[in-house]
Amino acid sequence: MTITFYDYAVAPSPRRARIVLKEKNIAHETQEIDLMTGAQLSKEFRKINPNATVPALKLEDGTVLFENWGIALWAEEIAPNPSLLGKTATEKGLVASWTAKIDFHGTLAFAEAFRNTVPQMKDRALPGVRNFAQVPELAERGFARLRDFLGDLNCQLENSEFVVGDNFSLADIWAITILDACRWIKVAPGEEHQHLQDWQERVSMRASVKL
Ligand SMILES: N[C@@H](CCC(=O)N[C@@H](CS)C(=O)NCC(=O)O)C(=O)O
Repeated sequence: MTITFYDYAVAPSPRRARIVLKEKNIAHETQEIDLMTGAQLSKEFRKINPNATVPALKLEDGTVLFENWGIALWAEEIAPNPSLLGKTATEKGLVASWTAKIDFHGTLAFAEAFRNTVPQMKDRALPGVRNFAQVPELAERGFARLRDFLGDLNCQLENSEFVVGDNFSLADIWAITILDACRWIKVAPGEEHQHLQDWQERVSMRASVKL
């Protein structure tokens, strides 16, 4: 049995797992789940991932990993090089800290802004099997939080090549996928975010990250 990666090419979350798999050169086949037609909610896909979200990764023994964090931990264990979670104890701690911070202040802020504004997400303000109505106030808060997020990330990148020191890590993957998705809602680093802009250009040239 081969490893099957359930993807949706344009969405930011499965892109994270896709970058991890590419960086680590892990062989797999890909199955596209078209979120625009609601394929994630089909009976067939919910048998694979009852959470009705992508990414999902079916391993050779049939186990399904259904969260990016889980996929990244598994990948680091089976293919340690290149390391994406940090090599030393301190690096590991910093990569986990930054990735969690980016998730909370970046991913969630983006989701608040995006899912509560676009008409296609009407009554789909949260992913998953249950429907939730859009809340305009949450979108407003999301946009405000994103502005702070860009500023924080710009400061962090003032003195380092990557989010955590000299090595490309999971924290960079989390950040670039959100930053690129932010274009959909017309949020982008401004001239006051020069370090962030330089980093975005640098990281976007990696083979695994290229769109
Ligand atoms: N916590 C999940 C989040 C996955 C997620 O929210 N994926 C979105 C695509 S970016 C999804 O599947 N959305 C389905 C929907 O909106 O119904 C992870 O990062 O692994």
